[in-house]
Amino acid sequence: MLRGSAGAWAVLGPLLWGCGLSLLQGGMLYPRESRSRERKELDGLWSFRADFSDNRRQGFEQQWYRAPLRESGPTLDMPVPSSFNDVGQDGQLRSFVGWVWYEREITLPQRWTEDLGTRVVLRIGSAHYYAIVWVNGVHVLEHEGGHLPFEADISKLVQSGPLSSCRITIAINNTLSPHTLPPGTILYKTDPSMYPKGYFVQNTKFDFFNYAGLHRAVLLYTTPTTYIDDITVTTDMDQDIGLVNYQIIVQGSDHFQVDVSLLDEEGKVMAEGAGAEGQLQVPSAHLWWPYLMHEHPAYLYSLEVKLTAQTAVGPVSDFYTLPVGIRTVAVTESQFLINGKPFYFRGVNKHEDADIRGKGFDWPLLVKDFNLLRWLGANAFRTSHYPYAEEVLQLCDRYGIVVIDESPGVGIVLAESFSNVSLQHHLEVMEEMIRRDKNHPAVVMWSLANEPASFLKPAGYYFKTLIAHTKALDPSRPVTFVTNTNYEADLGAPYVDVICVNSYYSWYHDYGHMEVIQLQLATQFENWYKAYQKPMIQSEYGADAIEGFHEDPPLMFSEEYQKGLLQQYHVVLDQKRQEYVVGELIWNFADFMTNQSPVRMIGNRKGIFTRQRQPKSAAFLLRERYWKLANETRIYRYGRGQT
Ligand code: GCB
Repeated sequence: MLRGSAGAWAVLGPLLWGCGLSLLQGGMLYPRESRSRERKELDGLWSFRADFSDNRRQGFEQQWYRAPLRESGPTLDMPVPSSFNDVGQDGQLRSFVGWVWYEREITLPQRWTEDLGTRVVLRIGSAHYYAIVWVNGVHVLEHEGGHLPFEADISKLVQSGPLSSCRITIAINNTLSPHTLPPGTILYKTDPSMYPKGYFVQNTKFDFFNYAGLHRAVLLYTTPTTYIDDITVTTDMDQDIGLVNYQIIVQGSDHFQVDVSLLDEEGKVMAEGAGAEGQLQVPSAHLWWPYLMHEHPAYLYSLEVKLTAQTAVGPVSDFYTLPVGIRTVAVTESQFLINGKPFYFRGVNKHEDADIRGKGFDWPLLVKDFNLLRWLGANAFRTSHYPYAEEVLQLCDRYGIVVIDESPGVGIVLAESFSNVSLQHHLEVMEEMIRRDKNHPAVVMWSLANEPASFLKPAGYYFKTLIAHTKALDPSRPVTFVTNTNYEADLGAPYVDVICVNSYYSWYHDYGHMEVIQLQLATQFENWYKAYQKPMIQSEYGADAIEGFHEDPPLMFSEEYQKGLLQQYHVVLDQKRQEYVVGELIWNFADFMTNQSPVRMIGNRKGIFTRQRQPKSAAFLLRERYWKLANETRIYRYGRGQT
């Protein structure tokens, strides 16, 4: 959420729920180069300091943003993008809670600082959790929320004098409160016989390490001063004609012309249009199909948008190209349909998590993960438990990996976290998330939360409101949240389109008794379906396994136990997928870091791959299963050698 809009929200928010309007200012198009746009990435080493002062406010009291950071004390070299936690040798920094300061000095191209027809934008892909940004010591923006981008037009600051350099300072606070997403609490330990004065810890109700820092790209990009601010595309089919509805928002001038062309993968123009809003028709359209469902999955057209405007400084043009996949999504009582065909989610839950870099974006890791997903024959994943980097979704679009896009609503279990303050923030987060991700064909469903205490009384109103607002913002996609509440007690379930249930039979209870899984799982599905008649997804199931631990007969934590547990689930999934179960997502794709605890052995080990992405036995089991399922649901035959 960009600070500044909060007041308006409080007054107008309730009036706008349900009418599809967003109060966010401006679009959040992914910064792409074009004939009219340049980008300059600020990846690399930044100066860094954690504020270890007792109240963590020394940086503000001494105004560290006013002069280069090195002038107010010692600094560390900090890579961006990366979490700051695991790159150093300092245990205190690893578990630091409070403000950290990042700074980078850069030289700008002369044209950017002199051409008043150029708009220079500073964009931060993700700063966990609360961020304040200064440019050359001037406060430019604040943002709450660690997983979505935010940006500011800094043209005036960089074009105001002879300066060609620019100093960017970003203060980031990773403290979580009952009203943040995800929520957390600070616990002060006041017994002087046990803790030093002022001692506190951050408590969270989610099962992953609260990595922090600048996790994704920080970059500068340019547009003309009259520019394409946002594009919204929805698609449909009429017989074999693909329908591409578009809406384009322009900023900077009221006198402009917009032209659009839709190009196929060979670069041939398939349809053209004029005006900021319209519909393009593509005869014999190539549909966007999920991986392994079609011989040419993930077909992407390119929507080329050209803006021309008359401005005080003369005629201006802006160009932006958006990949577009033509596909439809629908839900019946027992099916999830993509392009009118039943779709079965065979996939994984992931985390943005790796050695050393924590949640920092990393191309080699990303490409490896997509290679593993395709090796598995998976066709889907859930962005558990927060929105992932935009580049992740771009690869999903390109490879046909279907996404359940989840908000950071994980660990909403305190009554306070269902208050109106929390709800309002959650509504805003959904706006930011939909604004960013709405045009990805791979995204087929929004997930609002993971395992909230949806049995608490305020949960009914909370989810009713949140789901209505999400649907109003995007009527084209189904909405869910992931539950582990009993079917009779869940107050949010009446409002979702698909029931997503997590269960850990013979892991968190009935330990070691895999023989009860089939009965318990069948009961789970039958109860839910009887109550709601909605399609269901087994959105989590799994067991920890330490790679290289072998026990036969299987014992918990061995590779054999993990495999055996999955096999028991698969027996029931195979029965129920003939009826109304539309998907299975293993917990988890890879091992990941958590808080230290006696029940976590250097993190959560439920990955079917290790944290270094090496397969455990369960990975081979799933691979066999997913390819078999793929062969059953493929709607066109593959050529030789493609499977
Ligand atoms: C869950 C949570 C997930 C945990 C997992 C586990 O239900 O959704 O975040 O990591 O269980 O392994 O306990």
